[in-house]
Amino acid sequence: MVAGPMWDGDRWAEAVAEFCRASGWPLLAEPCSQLRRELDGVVVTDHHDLLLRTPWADAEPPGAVLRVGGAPTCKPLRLWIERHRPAFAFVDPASTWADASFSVSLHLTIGPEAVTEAARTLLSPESGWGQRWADADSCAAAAIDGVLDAESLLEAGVARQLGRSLPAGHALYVSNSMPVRDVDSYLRARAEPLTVHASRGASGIDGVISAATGVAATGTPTTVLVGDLAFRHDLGGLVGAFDTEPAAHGGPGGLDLTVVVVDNGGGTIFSFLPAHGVIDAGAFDRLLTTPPAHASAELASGLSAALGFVHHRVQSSEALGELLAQSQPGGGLRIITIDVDADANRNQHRRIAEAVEIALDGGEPCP
Ligand SMILES: Cc1ncc(C[n+]2csc(CCOP(=O)(O)OP(=O)(O)O)c2C)c(N)n1
Repeated sequence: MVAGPMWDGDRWAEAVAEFCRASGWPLLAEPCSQLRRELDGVVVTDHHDLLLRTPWADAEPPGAVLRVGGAPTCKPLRLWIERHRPAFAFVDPASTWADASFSVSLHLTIGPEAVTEAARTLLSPESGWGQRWADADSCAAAAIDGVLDAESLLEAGVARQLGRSLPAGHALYVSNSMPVRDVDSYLRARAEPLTVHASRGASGIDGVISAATGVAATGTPTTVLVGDLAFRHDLGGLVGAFDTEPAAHGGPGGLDLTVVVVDNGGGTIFSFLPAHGVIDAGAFDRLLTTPPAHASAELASGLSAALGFVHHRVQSSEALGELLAQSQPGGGLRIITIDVDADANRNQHRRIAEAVEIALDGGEPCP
């Protein structure tokens, strides 16, 4: 069972859970589906993005897929489905036909009630497959923690910490491009409610702070995770958040908006592309990475001094966790900047993927 981005994912939670319980299928839900959460009796995978990069996944091919929500962010998931071509039903009541790789074999314009009815009348549980996914997912989690707990704070650790520390009822807005991917790879299902938003579709890095301000203006304490370029792109949005009338937006205490900036020196998403390391490094940086001349922390501290909001520069998971947990209704605008070395970060992503593959291969004992 696959759940892609859905702002109204809550509406589908019961039907999806019932379907998974009746079938024994695992739920591969990205955080923006609102279904990466603890659901009674359901195997909700946290780390399918990493599991699906390993040979283990091709030894456990899907026989059938049911998808709700938009096109999944997870590229290994799309490639796995394309490789195995399972029977693939897409529940798409708004007829979006969001299936760029033409993998869907059955298009269903039905709502959650029909999914629940199908679960009750058509299914009998498969034995074993869901449990093997649950075991593999715990194995991946242990391998990931083994790397992250031993090393300094980089992007994967930030994504994991957001899931651990944001208070119940919070909203998280994730920017393109690495933030939404890191959150998909490392934020774990939790019991406390967390709404996760992203600007998918055209996947713009523009207007992200403004969009998150819109969420916060509904009265929901909100944290937005942005890269350094997306941060620069919407500094005007920051002033907009600062300017927002307390009485008019966000309830009597005003907005509660935390902007977490991961500063990895430009658009490092591009350094994960095959062209990185092949074309001249100087040209690559000039044309693609476009590293800014000033650190985000410099910008943030200048703006906070000028406008009077709070800026923290953090370097550890513990410090980040404490700040995230302190978010309060009416807490105002604050910025947290985290400096990340892009090479160390790329290296860590590679080592995490290797650690997961080794763990699944039986090289390391799983918990
Ligand atoms: C408005 C807009 N301009 C350009 C792009 C192309 N683009 C995609 S990701 C990216 C880099 C983003 O850099 P940053 O915000 O620092 O995040 P990171 O790559 O480090 O995750 C760019 C320029 C885009 N998606 N949207």
